[in-house]
Amino acid sequence: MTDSFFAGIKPATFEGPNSDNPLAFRHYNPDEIVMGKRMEDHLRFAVAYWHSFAWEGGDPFGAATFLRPWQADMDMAHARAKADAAFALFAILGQPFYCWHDLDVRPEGATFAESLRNFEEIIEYFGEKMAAGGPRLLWGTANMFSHRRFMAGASTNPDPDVFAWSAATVKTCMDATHKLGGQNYVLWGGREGYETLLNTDLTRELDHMGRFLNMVVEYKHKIGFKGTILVEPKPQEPSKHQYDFDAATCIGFLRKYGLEDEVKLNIEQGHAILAGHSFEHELAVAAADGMLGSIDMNRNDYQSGWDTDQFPNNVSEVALAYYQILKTGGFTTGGTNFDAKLRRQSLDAEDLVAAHVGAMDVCARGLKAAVVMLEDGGLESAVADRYAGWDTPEAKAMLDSDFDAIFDRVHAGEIDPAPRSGQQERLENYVNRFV
Ligand code: XUL
Ligand code: CO
Repeated sequence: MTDSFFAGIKPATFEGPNSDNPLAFRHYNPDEIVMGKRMEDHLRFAVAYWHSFAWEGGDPFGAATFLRPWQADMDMAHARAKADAAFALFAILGQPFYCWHDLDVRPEGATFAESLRNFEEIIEYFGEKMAAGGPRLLWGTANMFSHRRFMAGASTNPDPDVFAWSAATVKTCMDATHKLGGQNYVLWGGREGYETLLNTDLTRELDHMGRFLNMVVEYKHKIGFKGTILVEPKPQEPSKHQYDFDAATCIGFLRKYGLEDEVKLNIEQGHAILAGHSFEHELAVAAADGMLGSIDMNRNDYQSGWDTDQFPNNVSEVALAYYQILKTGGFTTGGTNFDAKLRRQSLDAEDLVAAHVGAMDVCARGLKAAVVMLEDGGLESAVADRYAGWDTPEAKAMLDSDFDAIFDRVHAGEIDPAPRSGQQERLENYVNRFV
């Protein structure tokens, strides 16, 4: 059914910056050593099953445009054909990881048990393909936002039956992730939020979500899953207000429910933009609390205000993101998942390959620029210099003193602040030397 979809497309290889082959890497060279590590092991790329194989190219004004052969029906034969197509793309790209939601990979059954049978069959099939040289699983997750049962949320649903369904669903997705040796398990709170406070008990919903996430962690330990549990912040869309608004909100939530040592964050570029932040801001906030786990790499349209999930195409933005990641020592279980989709007019198999190849190259360029900036040390020394006043014994002692002691020094005329330039333009120029 899909054998011919990628026919004639050869595996993408590194051909160097002067190559004019549109399906070759010009910057991503998996074996190249940067900062003591293979580039592939720094970036840890993953392809997202949902955008590349499940999404049909519809938008709010028009139906499917892609009409992929495996999208002609929703049965197990087509689910297997979808898997064949996915692993064919993986073989072309050679990326080390992939990610899925349960709903991306299996047809929905008439009952929970039937959906689970479908899911387990496909997971078995994935296992065979992974053992035969396919990529590893970066993370699995549950789609608890598409089916109408989840229209008022999953763990935050006012109906306890939906909470139960969600718990049972996440259990099966964690089991499958564990079985495939997944490196992480992700929870993005699709509709964990609300449309209007007129019908919403916000306090109760947050408590339910906190208890649910504790159950996830309890289950992780029960089954011996060694991967990292990740929560993915997003401020709105599909809900008007989402509880996991941004990194800072999630960190507060994790602390409130005693999960700060158990759960980290999966930071997505487009979600950062939707929250009114930059990607590097969100990464820095997560890193400041030791909670930077993994990233969803994409790009939002800066004019539309929607979560457009485009493939990354801006080296300077990506460089600043990897700069934050490298400063924390790089990924451990995390990686760079392309939570990105084609535009709905990009119909061809080549479009899907080129989108990933180009994105991998943009990330490789960003990573290399970040490495050179770190090794050069210009930003770090500028920051160290800016805070150098705090290295004096008087400044350090001040933090252990109190208002009265500080007042006495200021009042006696010992202290007289002298404003200094923040040098932002000079530092922006400095960054532009590397990207
Ligand atoms: C939605 C989104 C999801 C999560 C996984 O905006 O980013 O694809 O990454 O559920
Ligand atoms: Co995402």
